[in-house]
Amino acid sequence: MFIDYARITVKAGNGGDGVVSFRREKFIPKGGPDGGDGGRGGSVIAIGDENVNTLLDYRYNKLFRAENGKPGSGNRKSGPGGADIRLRLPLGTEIFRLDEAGKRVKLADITHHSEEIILARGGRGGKGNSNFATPTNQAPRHATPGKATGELELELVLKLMADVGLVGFPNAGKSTLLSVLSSARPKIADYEFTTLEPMLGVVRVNDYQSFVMADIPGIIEGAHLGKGLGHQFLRHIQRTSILLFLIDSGAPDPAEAYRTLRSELYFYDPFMDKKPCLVALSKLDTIPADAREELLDGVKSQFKQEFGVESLAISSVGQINLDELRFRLFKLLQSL
Ligand SMILES: Nc1nc2c(ncn2[C@@H]2O[C@H](COP(=O)(O)OP(=O)(O)OP(=O)(O)O)[C@@H](O)[C@H]2O)c(=O)[nH]1
Ligand SMILES: [Mg+2]
Repeated sequence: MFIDYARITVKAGNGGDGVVSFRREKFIPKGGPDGGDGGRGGSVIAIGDENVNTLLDYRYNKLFRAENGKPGSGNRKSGPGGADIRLRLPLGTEIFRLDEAGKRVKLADITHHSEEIILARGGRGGKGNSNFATPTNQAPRHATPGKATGELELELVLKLMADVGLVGFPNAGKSTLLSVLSSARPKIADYEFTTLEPMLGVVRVNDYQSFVMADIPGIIEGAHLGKGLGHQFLRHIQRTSILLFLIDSGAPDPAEAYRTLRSELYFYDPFMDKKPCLVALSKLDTIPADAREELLDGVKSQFKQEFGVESLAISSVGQINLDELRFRLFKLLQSL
C-alpha cells in the first residue's frame, strides 16, 4: 500500500544518571569518590533510503523511542550510551514538527540516499561524584541526574522525487506510456481512475543516462474542488523539473483539455503552472492514417501559437514516436 502521510511521536533516550560511589579497597579505608557519569541517551535519526517507497511503516507504528543511557558505576565507569534508532524514510519525505500551538515547523527534507538527520538528540548523561572533588571537599556526596528528553510530535509528508511528472485526464494513457518507457508495471485499464496511487519509473535514454518519470492518478476539471480524486496526488509531481501533459489525440478539443489541466495545476500551486513542459498527444494509432497529418498540423501550431509549448503525437500501443519523446524530454531536462 502506498502511504504518503503519517503522524508519529518520537522520543530520544534520557541521559543515564551520574552516580555517587567511593573507592573501597583493602588497606585504603577512605578511598576517594569514583562515581562514573551516566551514558548519553540514544537519538532518533531520520535516514533516506532509496529502497523505501512509502510511509507505510509509520502508519500503524506510531511511537519511536531511542534507548535511555545507562547510569554510571563505581571505579569511574561511565554508563553505556543508549542505542540510537533510525527511521528509514523514502527520498522526498518532508519532516515537520508540530509546535505547542499546533503550527508546523519544517525540520528536514530527506532527498538523498543515506542522508541522516537527527530529529531528537539523546539526553546528556549526568556527572558522577568523581567530577566534583575539590581540595576543600574531597568526598562529594552528590552526582547529577541524566537529562530527560521530551516527546516530539512529527508529521511525515512524502513528495515523490522524479524528473518528469505526467499530467492528464483519466484514461489518457499515462500509465501505459510509463509502462512502455520504463520497467515499471502500473495497472492499466480501459476505465477512468485506474491509477489510484503514484508510481515511478526509470526511463533509460542510453547506456549511461536516464531520468525518472512519475505517473499519478488522472485529474479532471474541478479537481481543486475535490472532484474525481481531487488534488491529493499533485504534490507528487510538485517537485519534478518538467511536466509532460498527455492528451488523447482523439479528444474533441485538445487545446481546451490542455487549458483545463493547466488551470487545475494553477489552482493547486501557481508555481506548477510555470514549469517547463511538453505536450504529447496520445493514442495516435486510433486516428485513421489519412487524417493524422491534417489533425496534427492544426493541433501542433495551435499549441505553439496559443501556449508557446511544443507538442508531438505518440502511440504507446503502436510504438510511434516513443524514442523521439524520450529524447525530447531528456533534452528539455538537460537544458535546465
Ligand atoms: N489504442 C491505444 N490505446 C491506448 C494507448 N495508450 C493507452 N491506451 C489504452 O487506454 C486505456 C487507458 O490507459 P491507461 O494507461 O490506464 O490510462 P491512464 O491515463 O493511466 O488512466 P488513469 O489511471 O485512469 O488516469 C487502456 O485501455 C489502454 O490500453 C495507445 O497508445 N493506443
Ligand atoms: Mg493510470
